[in-house]
Amino acid sequence: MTDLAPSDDLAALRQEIAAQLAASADLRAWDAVRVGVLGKSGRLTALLKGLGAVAPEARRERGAALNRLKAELEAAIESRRLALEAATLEARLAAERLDVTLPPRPHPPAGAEQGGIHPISRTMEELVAIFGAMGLRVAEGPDIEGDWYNFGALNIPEHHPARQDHDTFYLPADPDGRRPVLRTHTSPVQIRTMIAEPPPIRVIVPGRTYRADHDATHSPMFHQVEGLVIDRGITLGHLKGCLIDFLRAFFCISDLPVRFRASYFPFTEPSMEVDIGWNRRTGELGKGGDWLEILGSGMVHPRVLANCGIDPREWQGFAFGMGIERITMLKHGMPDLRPFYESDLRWLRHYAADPLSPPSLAEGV
Ligand code: 2U9
Repeated sequence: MTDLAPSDDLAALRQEIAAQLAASADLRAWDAVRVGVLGKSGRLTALLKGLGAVAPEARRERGAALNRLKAELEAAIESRRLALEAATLEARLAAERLDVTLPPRPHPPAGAEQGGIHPISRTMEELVAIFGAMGLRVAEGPDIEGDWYNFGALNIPEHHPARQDHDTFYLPADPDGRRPVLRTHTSPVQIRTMIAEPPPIRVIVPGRTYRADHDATHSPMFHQVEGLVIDRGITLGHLKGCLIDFLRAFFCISDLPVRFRASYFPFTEPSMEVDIGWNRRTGELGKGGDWLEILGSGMVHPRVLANCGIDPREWQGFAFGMGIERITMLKHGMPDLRPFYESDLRWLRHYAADPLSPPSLAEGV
Protein backbone atom coordinates (compact mmCIF):
# COMPACT_ATOMS: atom_id res chain seq x y z
CA MET A 1 0.00 0.00 0.00
CA THR A 2 1.38 3.43 -0.85
CA ASP A 3 1.26 5.72 2.07
CA LEU A 4 1.81 9.22 0.81
CA ALA A 5 0.72 12.48 2.37
CA PRO A 6 -2.34 13.41 0.31
CA SER A 7 -1.00 16.51 -1.38
CA ASP A 8 2.66 17.30 -0.63
CA ASP A 9 3.97 15.57 -3.74
CA LEU A 10 1.20 17.12 -5.83
CA ALA A 11 2.13 20.64 -4.77
CA ALA A 12 5.73 19.94 -5.72
CA LEU A 13 4.62 18.55 -9.10
CA ARG A 14 2.42 21.61 -9.71
CA GLN A 15 5.37 23.91 -9.07
CA GLU A 16 7.74 21.90 -11.18
CA ILE A 17 5.39 21.80 -14.17
CA ALA A 18 4.61 25.51 -13.85
CA ALA A 19 8.36 26.20 -14.00
CA GLN A 20 8.81 23.89 -17.02
CA LEU A 21 5.93 25.57 -18.86
CA ALA A 22 7.32 29.01 -18.15
CA ALA A 23 10.69 27.87 -19.48
CA SER A 24 9.25 26.37 -22.69
CA ALA A 25 10.26 28.90 -25.32
CA ASP A 26 8.48 27.37 -28.30
CA LEU A 27 5.71 24.94 -29.17
CA ARG A 28 8.12 22.02 -29.46
CA ALA A 29 9.39 22.52 -25.86
CA TRP A 30 5.81 23.09 -24.69
CA ASP A 31 4.70 19.79 -26.24
CA ALA A 32 7.51 17.94 -24.45
CA VAL A 33 6.24 19.32 -21.12
CA ARG A 34 2.64 18.37 -21.99
CA VAL A 35 3.57 14.81 -22.91
CA GLY A 36 5.76 14.52 -19.79
CA VAL A 37 2.72 15.26 -17.58
CA LEU A 38 -0.39 14.08 -19.41
CA GLY A 39 1.02 11.60 -21.95
CA LYS A 40 0.67 7.83 -21.69
CA SER A 41 3.77 7.61 -19.48
CA GLY A 42 3.35 11.13 -18.06
CA ARG A 43 3.90 11.99 -14.43
CA LEU A 44 0.25 12.71 -13.66
CA THR A 45 -0.97 9.72 -15.66
CA ALA A 46 1.32 7.55 -13.55
CA LEU A 47 -0.09 9.05 -10.33
CA LEU A 48 -3.64 8.42 -11.53
CA LYS A 49 -2.74 4.87 -12.44
CA GLY A 50 -1.29 4.40 -8.94
CA LEU A 51 -4.55 5.45 -7.27
CA GLY A 52 -5.69 1.84 -6.99
CA ALA A 53 -2.76 1.12 -4.72
CA VAL A 54 -3.68 3.87 -2.25
CA ALA A 55 -5.23 2.79 1.06
CA PRO A 56 -9.05 2.81 0.66
CA GLU A 57 -9.60 5.38 3.42
CA ALA A 58 -7.23 7.88 1.67
CA ARG A 59 -8.22 7.04 -1.90
CA ARG A 60 -11.22 9.39 -2.27
CA GLU A 61 -9.29 12.40 -1.02
CA ARG A 62 -6.24 11.49 -3.07
CA GLY A 63 -8.40 10.95 -6.18
CA ALA A 64 -10.12 14.32 -5.76
CA ALA A 65 -6.75 16.06 -5.30
CA LEU A 66 -5.33 14.36 -8.41
CA ASN A 67 -8.36 15.36 -10.49
CA ARG A 68 -8.08 18.98 -9.29
CA LEU A 69 -4.41 19.00 -10.16
CA LYS A 70 -5.14 17.46 -13.56
CA ALA A 71 -7.70 20.20 -14.34
CA GLU A 72 -5.27 22.88 -13.13
CA LEU A 73 -2.37 21.52 -15.18
CA GLU A 74 -4.52 21.13 -18.29
CA ALA A 75 -5.60 24.77 -17.97
CA ALA A 76 -2.00 25.93 -17.42
CA ILE A 77 -0.76 23.89 -20.40
CA GLU A 78 -3.52 25.25 -22.68
CA SER A 79 -2.90 28.81 -21.60
CA ARG A 80 0.84 28.41 -22.31
CA ARG A 81 0.00 27.06 -25.79
CA LEU A 82 -2.13 30.11 -26.53
CA ALA A 83 0.59 32.44 -25.30
CA LEU A 84 3.28 30.71 -27.41
CA GLU A 85 1.09 30.71 -30.53
CA ALA A 86 0.34 34.40 -30.12
CA ALA A 87 4.07 35.12 -29.70
CA THR A 88 4.91 33.07 -32.82
CA LEU A 89 2.34 34.99 -34.87
CA GLU A 90 3.62 38.33 -33.53
CA ALA A 91 7.18 37.41 -34.50
CA ARG A 92 6.07 36.39 -38.02
CA LEU A 93 4.08 39.56 -38.53
CA ALA A 94 7.02 41.66 -37.39
CA ALA A 95 9.46 39.75 -39.64
CA GLU A 96 7.19 39.82 -42.71
CA ARG A 97 6.13 43.44 -42.33
CA LEU A 98 5.48 44.92 -45.77
CA ASP A 99 5.37 48.64 -46.42
CA VAL A 100 3.28 48.92 -49.57
CA THR A 101 4.04 52.63 -49.82
CA LEU A 102 7.75 52.00 -50.50
CA PRO A 103 8.90 52.75 -54.09
CA PRO A 104 10.32 49.80 -56.10
CA ARG A 105 13.94 49.06 -55.25
CA PRO A 106 15.95 51.36 -57.54
CA HIS A 107 19.19 49.42 -57.42
CA PRO A 108 20.17 45.78 -57.76
CA PRO A 109 21.38 44.02 -54.61
CA ALA A 110 24.98 44.78 -53.63
CA GLY A 111 27.44 43.08 -55.95
CA ALA A 112 24.89 42.28 -58.67
CA GLU A 113 24.59 44.26 -61.87
CA GLN A 114 21.06 45.06 -62.97
CA GLY A 115 20.26 44.20 -66.56
CA GLY A 116 18.70 46.79 -68.85
CA ILE A 117 16.33 46.85 -71.80
CA HIS A 118 18.12 47.42 -75.13
CA PRO A 119 17.00 50.71 -76.69
CA ILE A 120 15.66 48.89 -79.78
CA SER A 121 13.53 46.65 -77.55
CA ARG A 122 12.35 49.63 -75.52
CA THR A 123 11.30 51.50 -78.68
CA MET A 124 9.41 48.40 -79.83
CA GLU A 125 7.65 48.25 -76.45
CA GLU A 126 6.70 51.92 -76.82
CA LEU A 127 5.42 51.35 -80.37
CA VAL A 128 3.29 48.45 -79.16
CA ALA A 129 1.95 50.58 -76.27
CA ILE A 130 1.10 53.61 -78.41
CA PHE A 131 -0.39 51.82 -81.43
CA GLY A 132 -1.95 49.24 -79.11
CA ALA A 133 -3.89 52.04 -77.42
CA MET A 134 -5.23 52.96 -80.89
CA GLY A 135 -6.46 49.40 -81.44
CA LEU A 136 -3.62 47.96 -83.56
CA ARG A 137 -2.19 44.55 -82.66
CA VAL A 138 1.19 43.02 -83.46
CA ALA A 139 1.57 40.69 -86.46
CA GLU A 140 4.70 38.63 -87.17
CA GLY A 141 6.13 36.64 -90.07
CA PRO A 142 9.30 34.94 -91.39
CA ASP A 143 12.61 36.75 -92.04
CA ILE A 144 13.22 34.60 -95.15
CA GLU A 145 10.60 35.36 -97.75
CA GLY A 146 9.49 34.44 -101.21
CA ASP A 147 9.94 36.95 -104.02
CA TRP A 148 6.18 37.38 -104.48
CA TYR A 149 5.51 38.24 -100.80
CA ASN A 150 8.45 40.65 -100.57
CA PHE A 151 8.08 42.35 -104.00
CA GLY A 152 5.42 41.05 -106.41
CA ALA A 153 2.32 41.37 -104.22
CA LEU A 154 3.45 44.88 -103.27
CA ASN A 155 3.32 46.07 -106.86
CA ILE A 156 7.11 46.38 -107.02
CA PRO A 157 8.01 45.84 -110.70
CA GLU A 158 10.57 43.31 -111.96
CA HIS A 159 13.08 46.01 -112.92
CA HIS A 160 12.81 47.94 -109.62
CA PRO A 161 16.27 48.75 -108.16
CA ALA A 162 15.26 47.27 -104.77
CA ARG A 163 15.17 43.86 -106.46
CA GLN A 164 18.76 44.11 -107.70
CA ASP A 165 21.38 41.89 -106.14
CA HIS A 166 23.34 44.83 -104.76
CA ASP A 167 20.36 45.98 -102.63
CA THR A 168 18.86 42.65 -101.58
CA PHE A 169 20.30 39.54 -99.92
CA TYR A 170 19.27 36.54 -102.00
CA LEU A 171 19.66 32.96 -100.80
CA PRO A 172 20.75 30.14 -103.14
CA ALA A 173 17.99 29.19 -105.59
CA ASP A 174 15.80 26.17 -104.81
CA PRO A 175 15.41 23.31 -107.40
CA ASP A 176 12.59 25.27 -109.09
CA GLY A 177 14.93 28.21 -109.65
CA ARG A 178 13.16 30.40 -107.04
CA ARG A 179 15.51 32.50 -104.94
CA PRO A 180 14.35 33.19 -101.38
CA VAL A 181 15.21 36.67 -100.04
CA LEU A 182 15.94 38.10 -96.62
CA ARG A 183 12.95 40.41 -96.34
CA THR A 184 13.87 43.99 -97.24
CA HIS A 185 10.91 45.39 -95.29
CA THR A 186 8.23 43.96 -93.00
CA SER A 187 5.53 44.49 -95.67
CA PRO A 188 5.31 40.75 -96.58
CA VAL A 189 3.82 40.22 -93.12
CA GLN A 190 0.93 42.56 -94.00
CA ILE A 191 0.51 40.67 -97.31
CA ARG A 192 0.30 37.38 -95.38
CA THR A 193 -2.14 38.94 -92.88
CA MET A 194 -4.44 40.21 -95.65
CA ILE A 195 -4.41 36.82 -97.38
CA ALA A 196 -5.07 34.95 -94.12
CA GLU A 197 -7.72 37.18 -92.55
CA PRO A 198 -10.74 39.07 -93.81
CA PRO A 199 -10.84 42.83 -93.16
CA PRO A 200 -11.12 44.90 -91.01
CA ILE A 201 -7.40 44.64 -90.22
CA ARG A 202 -5.42 46.80 -87.81
CA VAL A 203 -1.82 45.69 -87.32
CA ILE A 204 1.68 46.91 -86.65
CA VAL A 205 4.63 44.78 -87.67
CA PRO A 206 7.89 45.44 -85.82
CA GLY A 207 10.81 43.26 -86.87
CA ARG A 208 14.18 42.68 -88.49
CA THR A 209 14.80 43.62 -92.10
CA TYR A 210 17.86 43.24 -94.34
CA ARG A 211 19.46 45.40 -97.04
CA ALA A 212 22.97 45.34 -98.50
CA ASP A 213 24.01 48.67 -97.01
CA HIS A 214 26.62 49.52 -94.38
CA ASP A 215 27.80 52.90 -93.03
CA ALA A 216 27.25 55.19 -90.01
CA THR A 217 23.49 55.39 -90.63
CA HIS A 218 22.83 52.06 -92.43
CA SER A 219 23.27 48.49 -91.24
CA PRO A 220 22.75 45.32 -93.32
CA MET A 221 20.27 44.21 -90.65
CA PHE A 222 18.01 46.83 -89.17
CA HIS A 223 14.57 47.07 -87.63
CA GLN A 224 11.41 48.48 -89.06
CA VAL A 225 7.90 48.97 -87.91
CA GLU A 226 5.13 49.10 -90.44
CA GLY A 227 1.44 49.61 -89.86
CA LEU A 228 -1.66 48.65 -91.83
CA VAL A 229 -5.27 49.63 -91.26
CA ILE A 230 -7.95 48.27 -93.60
CA ASP A 231 -11.63 49.01 -93.16
CA ARG A 232 -14.58 50.48 -95.03
CA GLY A 233 -14.29 54.22 -95.64
CA ILE A 234 -10.69 54.72 -94.49
CA THR A 235 -9.30 58.07 -95.69
CA LEU A 236 -6.15 60.17 -95.64
CA GLY A 237 -7.70 61.88 -92.61
CA HIS A 238 -7.42 58.64 -90.62
CA LEU A 239 -3.80 58.23 -91.73
CA LYS A 240 -2.90 61.77 -90.70
CA GLY A 241 -4.65 61.61 -87.33
CA CYS A 242 -3.04 58.27 -86.49
CA LEU A 243 0.50 59.35 -87.40
CA ILE A 244 0.33 62.83 -85.81
CA ASP A 245 -0.89 61.27 -82.54
CA PHE A 246 1.80 58.60 -82.74
CA LEU A 247 4.67 61.02 -83.38
CA ARG A 248 3.62 63.37 -80.57
CA ALA A 249 3.24 60.49 -78.10
CA PHE A 250 6.50 58.80 -79.11
CA PHE A 251 8.67 61.93 -78.96
CA CYS A 252 6.79 63.22 -75.87
CA ILE A 253 6.18 66.60 -77.52
CA SER A 254 2.47 67.43 -77.47
CA ASP A 255 2.73 70.24 -80.07
CA LEU A 256 5.36 68.59 -82.32
CA PRO A 257 4.98 70.09 -85.82
CA VAL A 258 4.15 67.37 -88.40
CA ARG A 259 4.13 67.88 -92.17
CA PHE A 260 2.86 65.54 -94.92
CA ARG A 261 4.65 65.77 -98.27
CA ALA A 262 3.59 64.08 -101.51
CA SER A 263 5.88 61.22 -102.54
CA TYR A 264 5.88 57.93 -104.43
CA PHE A 265 5.94 54.27 -103.37
CA PRO A 266 4.78 51.42 -105.64
CA PHE A 267 2.54 49.96 -102.87
CA THR A 268 0.65 53.14 -101.87
CA GLU A 269 -1.35 55.69 -103.85
CA PRO A 270 -1.32 58.51 -102.96
CA SER A 271 1.93 58.31 -101.01
CA MET A 272 3.26 60.76 -98.45
CA GLU A 273 6.49 61.29 -96.63
CA VAL A 274 6.12 62.65 -93.13
CA ASP A 275 8.42 65.29 -91.63
CA ILE A 276 8.68 66.60 -88.08
CA GLY A 277 9.86 70.02 -86.94
CA TRP A 278 13.38 70.31 -85.54
CA ASN A 279 16.41 72.54 -85.30
CA ARG A 280 18.97 71.36 -87.84
CA ARG A 281 21.82 73.13 -86.00
CA THR A 282 21.19 71.85 -82.44
CA GLY A 283 19.33 68.64 -83.29
CA GLU A 284 16.50 69.62 -80.92
CA LEU A 285 13.13 68.24 -81.95
CA GLY A 286 9.88 70.20 -81.87
CA LYS A 287 11.04 73.70 -82.72
CA GLY A 288 13.61 75.47 -84.83
CA GLY A 289 11.86 75.92 -88.16
CA ASP A 290 13.56 73.03 -90.03
CA TRP A 291 11.96 69.81 -91.25
CA LEU A 292 13.25 66.28 -90.80
CA GLU A 293 11.92 63.30 -92.76
CA ILE A 294 10.83 60.63 -90.31
CA LEU A 295 8.60 58.08 -92.06
CA GLY A 296 6.75 57.07 -95.22
CA SER A 297 3.04 56.44 -95.61
CA GLY A 298 0.12 56.29 -98.01
CA MET A 299 -3.21 54.78 -98.95
CA VAL A 300 -2.78 51.11 -99.83
CA HIS A 301 -2.63 50.74 -103.62
CA PRO A 302 -5.85 49.13 -104.95
CA ARG A 303 -3.75 46.62 -106.88
CA VAL A 304 -2.06 45.49 -103.61
CA LEU A 305 -5.48 44.94 -102.00
CA ALA A 306 -6.64 42.98 -105.06
CA ASN A 307 -3.41 40.89 -105.01
CA CYS A 308 -4.46 39.74 -101.55
CA GLY A 309 -8.06 38.95 -102.49
CA ILE A 310 -9.54 42.12 -100.96
CA ASP A 311 -12.01 44.10 -103.09
CA PRO A 312 -10.67 47.69 -103.27
CA ARG A 313 -14.16 49.01 -104.13
CA GLU A 314 -15.38 47.87 -100.70
CA TRP A 315 -12.27 48.20 -98.53
CA GLN A 316 -9.68 50.97 -98.23
CA GLY A 317 -6.65 51.28 -96.05
CA PHE A 318 -3.58 53.21 -95.07
CA ALA A 319 -0.06 52.00 -94.38
CA PHE A 320 3.15 53.45 -93.03
CA GLY A 321 6.70 52.39 -92.37
CA MET A 322 9.69 53.68 -90.43
CA GLY A 323 13.13 52.63 -89.25
CA ILE A 324 13.26 51.74 -85.53
CA GLU A 325 16.98 52.59 -85.18
CA ARG A 326 16.33 55.96 -86.78
CA ILE A 327 13.48 57.03 -84.50
CA THR A 328 15.40 55.69 -81.47
CA MET A 329 18.52 57.68 -82.41
CA LEU A 330 16.46 60.85 -82.86
CA LYS A 331 14.57 60.40 -79.60
CA HIS A 332 17.73 59.84 -77.53
CA GLY A 333 20.20 62.03 -79.45
CA MET A 334 22.39 59.10 -80.53
CA PRO A 335 24.90 60.11 -83.22
CA ASP A 336 25.84 56.67 -84.61
CA LEU A 337 23.90 53.54 -85.54
CA ARG A 338 26.68 50.98 -85.16
CA PRO A 339 26.75 50.72 -81.33
CA PHE A 340 23.23 49.23 -81.44
CA TYR A 341 24.80 45.92 -82.48
CA GLU A 342 28.24 46.01 -80.84
CA SER A 343 27.30 44.83 -77.32
CA ASP A 344 29.60 47.45 -75.76
CA LEU A 345 28.59 47.37 -72.09
CA ARG A 346 29.53 51.03 -71.53
CA TRP A 347 27.14 52.09 -74.30
CA LEU A 348 24.45 49.68 -73.13
CA ARG A 349 24.72 50.87 -69.51
CA HIS A 350 24.31 54.43 -70.72
CA TYR A 351 21.35 53.91 -73.05
CA ALA A 352 19.57 50.82 -71.64
CA ALA A 353 16.11 51.39 -70.19
CA ASP A 354 15.18 50.51 -66.61
CA PRO A 355 13.37 47.15 -66.74
CA LEU A 356 11.30 48.13 -63.70
CA SER A 357 9.71 51.16 -65.35
CA PRO A 358 7.23 50.12 -68.01
CA PRO A 359 7.04 51.99 -71.32
CA SER A 360 4.64 54.83 -70.77
CA LEU A 361 2.29 56.42 -73.24
CA ALA A 362 4.05 59.68 -72.34
CA GLU A 363 1.66 62.43 -73.40
CA GLY A 364 -1.03 59.86 -74.17
CA VAL A 365 -2.89 59.24 -77.39
C1 2U9 B 1 1.31 46.83 -97.57
C2 2U9 B 1 0.91 47.99 -98.18
C3 2U9 B 1 1.61 49.15 -97.98
C4 2U9 B 1 4.31 50.46 -95.98
C5 2U9 B 1 5.04 51.74 -96.22
C6 2U9 B 1 6.70 53.18 -96.30
C7 2U9 B 1 5.70 53.91 -96.89
C8 2U9 B 1 8.08 53.68 -96.11
C9 2U9 B 1 10.26 53.18 -95.27
C10 2U9 B 1 10.52 54.14 -94.20
C11 2U9 B 1 11.95 54.07 -93.80
C12 2U9 B 1 10.99 51.93 -94.88
O1 2U9 B 1 12.63 51.79 -92.86
S1 2U9 B 1 12.44 52.45 -94.08
O2 2U9 B 1 13.50 52.43 -95.00
N1 2U9 B 1 8.88 52.84 -95.47
O3 2U9 B 1 8.40 54.74 -96.51
N2 2U9 B 1 6.32 51.94 -95.93
S2 2U9 B 1 4.30 53.01 -96.93
O4 2U9 B 1 3.35 50.33 -96.96
C13 2U9 B 1 2.70 49.16 -97.15
C14 2U9 B 1 3.10 48.02 -96.54
C15 2U9 B 1 2.40 46.84 -96.75
C16 2U9 B 1 0.57 45.56 -97.81
